Amino acid sequence: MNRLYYLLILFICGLIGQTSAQTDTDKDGMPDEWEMTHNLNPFLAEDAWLDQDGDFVLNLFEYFLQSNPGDASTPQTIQVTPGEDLEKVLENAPDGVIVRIQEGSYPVNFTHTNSGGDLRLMVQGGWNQDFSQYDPCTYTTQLVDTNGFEWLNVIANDVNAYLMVEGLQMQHSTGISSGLSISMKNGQGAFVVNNCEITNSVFDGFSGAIDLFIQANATIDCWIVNTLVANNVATGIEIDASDSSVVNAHLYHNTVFNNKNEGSIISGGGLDASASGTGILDLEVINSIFFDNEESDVYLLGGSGGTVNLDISHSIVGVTESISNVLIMQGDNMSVENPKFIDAAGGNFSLQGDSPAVSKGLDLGLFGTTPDLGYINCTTLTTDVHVPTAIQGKVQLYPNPVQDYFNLALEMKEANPVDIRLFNNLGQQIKTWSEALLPTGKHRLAFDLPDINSGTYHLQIEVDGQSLFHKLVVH
Ligand SMILES: [Ca+2]
Ligand SMILES: [Ca+2]
Ligand SMILES: [Ca+2]
Repeated sequence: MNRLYYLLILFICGLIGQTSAQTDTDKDGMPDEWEMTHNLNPFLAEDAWLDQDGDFVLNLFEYFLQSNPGDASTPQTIQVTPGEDLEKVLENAPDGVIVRIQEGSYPVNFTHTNSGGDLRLMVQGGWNQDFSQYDPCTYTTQLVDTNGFEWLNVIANDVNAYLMVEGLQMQHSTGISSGLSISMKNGQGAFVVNNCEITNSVFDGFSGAIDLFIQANATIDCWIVNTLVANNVATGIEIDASDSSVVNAHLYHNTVFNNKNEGSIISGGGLDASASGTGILDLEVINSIFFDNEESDVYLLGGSGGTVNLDISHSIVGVTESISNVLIMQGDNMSVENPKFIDAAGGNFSLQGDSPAVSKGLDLGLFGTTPDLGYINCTTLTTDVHVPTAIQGKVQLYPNPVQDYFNLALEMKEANPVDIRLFNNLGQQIKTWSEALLPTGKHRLAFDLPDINSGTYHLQIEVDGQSLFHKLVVH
């Protein structure tokens, strides 16, 4: 639909009073009016996960920060390097800022309370030493807890709060109460966790490694995307909606594995979702893996006037428990089979070639047309995990680093169509090339690169449903 037509609809809706400033037709979290103002598409949800101005802040995050998604000089950026006090930086961060963290290890135990009014904050790890490259796979930003409470915690009472967390790894902590959490009363907000890992940690009490506690007329949108929560003593993801609150939670491409109970922690080791007191929790789960958690992988609890609605498809869930006033809409491609990681205990969550999670995903515009389920980690993107059987030997990519073109040299064992896709480090598909039918024998193929920023990219070469990945450095 073109923009003129859309404007006409907006105009007609305006005339009959059917639209509001907050109408969000494609339900991507960005209201129609804001999308139109900034040349985004109010009928396409995928554009929330694109970065229109190439500043490594996705469009959805620009909306929550109230910055301009078409202007790379916004939002305002604060850069943090090792040795700096990250806690202090977060405490003093002005509204609408992105805090970028260079690779390294940072002790932090940060709680924001509502004393300063509304909060709009994004925290982004994974930057190199001169902040010229963003690549959480190569440049690891690790949070270490200091005195046993939590890593990043927002408490918002009677104010609005928008917290986005991206590219952070949290490991080997003991006895903290929660990892990434938001607690809200009487406000509106959003909570987004993207491309993070919480592993091998111990959490006490009733909190989750990722935790939402929403009460008293609060309304919040939540996205947990491409995140690994594994091998913890904790509930993996905990979401509570109570007292007339409304929570819309979207869980895409997460792996939540082997989170164990200890002592009296309530059941629901993987995902624990509950609603009470007329609270409504709408949960959408796509392309995710919940497996081998204790006592169950997904635990849903409605009742006391609360409702939990789960819409789940294209996922692996081992054990589901649901109690009282829970509605489950189960779509396609659901499995209870073991996802077959290469070495989950050793921290390698890449999939074995015969894993039931390979290529079973729905195209969300994030990781290609037939993505694997679960956390798409760096190992999967940079290692030849699934070598296409139709290809003889190795695929050579040259030159690498590249400037404006690259070559692929490969030998086909049997004639097949070949699809080649270019992804950036956020997992967004930049470009696709297709060879209708590549005959048996040796080939050298040349490809022109689109006009893209320098940095690290990933090339997917797919033959007959099987893929290999090459890292591509663009200068
Ligand atoms: Ca929208
Ligand atoms: Ca949109
Ligand atoms: Ca941007």
